[in-house]
Amino acid sequence: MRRGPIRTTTRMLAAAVAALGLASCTDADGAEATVVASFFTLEPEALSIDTGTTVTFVNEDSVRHTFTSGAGEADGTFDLETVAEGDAAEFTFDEAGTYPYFCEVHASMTGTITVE
Ligand SMILES: [Cu+2]
Repeated sequence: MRRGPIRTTTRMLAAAVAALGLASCTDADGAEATVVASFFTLEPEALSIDTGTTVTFVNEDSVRHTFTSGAGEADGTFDLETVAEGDAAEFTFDEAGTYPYFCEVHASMTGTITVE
């Protein structure tokens, strides 16, 4: 039982560290944004978000769409698939940068996500 107080202190420290970590993280931790694929068009085609934002890609068409990072060729950052109307997939952008992406099924469907 002598270790009780020590444990409590450790736990409080951990909580404090966690709180500090969150505070010093980029502004948009936990933020959300949505891209909708509808009538073979991405809306919005160009999306700007803060780092830490989770983007949900929603398929409103009755066909399969992918949301594949890269400019015409998959670059491996993310490769999401939705197979039917109402399907959605999400990805959290933790690093700043410009992320072009496209649908592997429909080459005309291209978009860009800018993470700042
Ligand atoms: Cu598609």
